[in-house]
Amino acid sequence: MSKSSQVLRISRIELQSAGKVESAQLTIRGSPYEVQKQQDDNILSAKFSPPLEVQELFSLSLNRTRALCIQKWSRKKISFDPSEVLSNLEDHQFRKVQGNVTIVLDVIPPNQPPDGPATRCAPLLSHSGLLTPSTEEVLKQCPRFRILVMGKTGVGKTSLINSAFGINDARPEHYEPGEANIDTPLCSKLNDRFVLHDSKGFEAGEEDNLYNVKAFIERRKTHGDVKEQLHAVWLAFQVPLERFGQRLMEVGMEEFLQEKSNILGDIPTIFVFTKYDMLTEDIERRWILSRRNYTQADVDLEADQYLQQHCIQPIQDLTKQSDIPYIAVSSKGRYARTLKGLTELTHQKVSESFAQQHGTGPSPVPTVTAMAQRVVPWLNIEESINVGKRKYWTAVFAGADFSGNTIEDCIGVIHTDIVKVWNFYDPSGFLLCGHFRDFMMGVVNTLDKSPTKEIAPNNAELVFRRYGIALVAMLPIILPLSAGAAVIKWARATYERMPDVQRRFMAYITDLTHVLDIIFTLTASRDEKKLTTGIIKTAIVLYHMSQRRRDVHTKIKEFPVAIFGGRDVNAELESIVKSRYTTDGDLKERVENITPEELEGDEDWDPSQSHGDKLAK
Ligand SMILES: Nc1nc2c(ncn2[C@@H]2O[C@H](COP(=O)(O)OP(=O)(O)O)[C@@H](O)[C@H]2O)c(=O)[nH]1
Ligand SMILES: [Mg+2]
Repeated sequence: MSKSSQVLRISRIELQSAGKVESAQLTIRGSPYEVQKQQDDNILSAKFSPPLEVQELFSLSLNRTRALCIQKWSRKKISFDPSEVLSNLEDHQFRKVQGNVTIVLDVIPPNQPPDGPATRCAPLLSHSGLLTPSTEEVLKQCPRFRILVMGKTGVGKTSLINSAFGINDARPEHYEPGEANIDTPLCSKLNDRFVLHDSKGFEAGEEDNLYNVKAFIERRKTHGDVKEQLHAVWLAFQVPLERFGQRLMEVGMEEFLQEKSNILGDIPTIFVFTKYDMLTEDIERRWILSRRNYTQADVDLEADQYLQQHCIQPIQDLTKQSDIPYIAVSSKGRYARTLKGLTELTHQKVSESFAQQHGTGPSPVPTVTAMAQRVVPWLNIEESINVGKRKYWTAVFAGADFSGNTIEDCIGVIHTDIVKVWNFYDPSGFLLCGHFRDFMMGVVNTLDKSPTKEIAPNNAELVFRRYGIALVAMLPIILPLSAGAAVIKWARATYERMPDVQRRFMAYITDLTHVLDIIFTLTASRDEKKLTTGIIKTAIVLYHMSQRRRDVHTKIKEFPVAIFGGRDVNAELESIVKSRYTTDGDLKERVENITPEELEGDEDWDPSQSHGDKLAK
């Protein structure tokens, strides 16, 4: 059957980061279908049940508002070819990036009954090949981590948010729509997973704001839908320097705190004392002037006592609560650990508050909290393990009855789940594309090889030096792009060689997690968070060449056959995934020393296009 004769069946359309797009219209054979804005998130979507069936070109019109133009509205029409859509599906989705809008079509695969039970009840492993990633269910329940940040203008709220959620270059135009106000949810194009409510507190002349804030929190608190609730609150106060006559808070905030337990109830709330660097510097300045000898530990202790007396005690008195979660932070680079502390504390409090939900299993909120933050890779690892354990790990290791193709499908959804939990800014979808999956499969397949036969890292380095070849160009040389065939090969080795198949699942999950962890480090310190193939290839090459990869593979190969199919296998996998790439000192150093120049160039995945030719000569 040729592709063009196939019918494309669309069950849903979504426009992400829709920003200034006000509305959209899908036109199929002259019939219009409206794509509507969803409540308060900047997402437009429409569901089609039964699905829309298309065989010929169809189009989507975007209606935008253009604030700075004389003509307020602009209309843009984008055409789609059903056969192009069908041949570029990833996990039953087709993505197209158009300027700053990503269009996602959910497609029912051609071999699937249009509205069969498989699409509705999402079976664990279906023989028809349709598996649903667990993250899809999580995100359906709660697509964004919703946080309220309160504090006077200038205390450093925006700086904190930018660093915690990896939107370092966020300028006002990244926010939609415009003015900050507690009722206006703010989203960033650079991070789909969080939504911010920003409230400036209760400055003079804004006393009636207390009423608005209370009403807002009450509405969110009593909302029945978990995605509309507030998942965390940061109450931000700049550490007051007493000798400059600074005050911790204004009168309105005092009133708010007196009623805190009534107003906020069980919403995880963290007291954040900002600009901690100014406090420690002030202490040091005084001590230098008085010629006192001191260590860093003395400064920390003094600062702690100061915080206790001038920040924590007054808040305990106002709230009548002795156990308040708090942290002192600074947005300055050398205090990065404080930002990590805030992120971990937030995740911990959210996890305590949102553990189980009635009837539907674990709450999606801790997972989406980990996805949203871009500071603590450890949280992504932990939550990807939790997501894995929801369904697929158990299925794979319990020796579920899956035949041939579903092993591929299963690896496919595990890949999607892990990538989604890491939530990189990847508008081109590189991490979900077939090339990346193939390269990862290439890494996993070295499980078979004897380590001595591979290119030793030292040789590889000689190669770079002699030919002046960038690390990114190494990838096609060391790993075949045709690894897809290898998946099928080992997927065929079903039941009787079960431990082998399970070992490969273990290696896939571990290798992918390590590569993503390296990508995290490569992007964390950069302002430009957008993933490029250069960054991804460098991470694969570094990991592939490393002793860490050899050790992981050796460990997996040495697991006794007896653990497979048993209960210990999940625990073993968890422990191996949790031990980070940074345990390999050499690899850690290499990753940290990569320069921005080394990540550039060679934007093609295809080996024949790359410098590989040069090496061959
Ligand atoms: N010293 C110091 N200055 C900061 C810190 N965080 C933010 N600032 C500065 O404080 C000012 C206000 O920051 P901003 O994040 O816009 O505060 P917001 O009004 O609460 O959103 C800016 O000039 C920041 O550069 C910090 O941790 N230490
Ligand atoms: Mg601000």
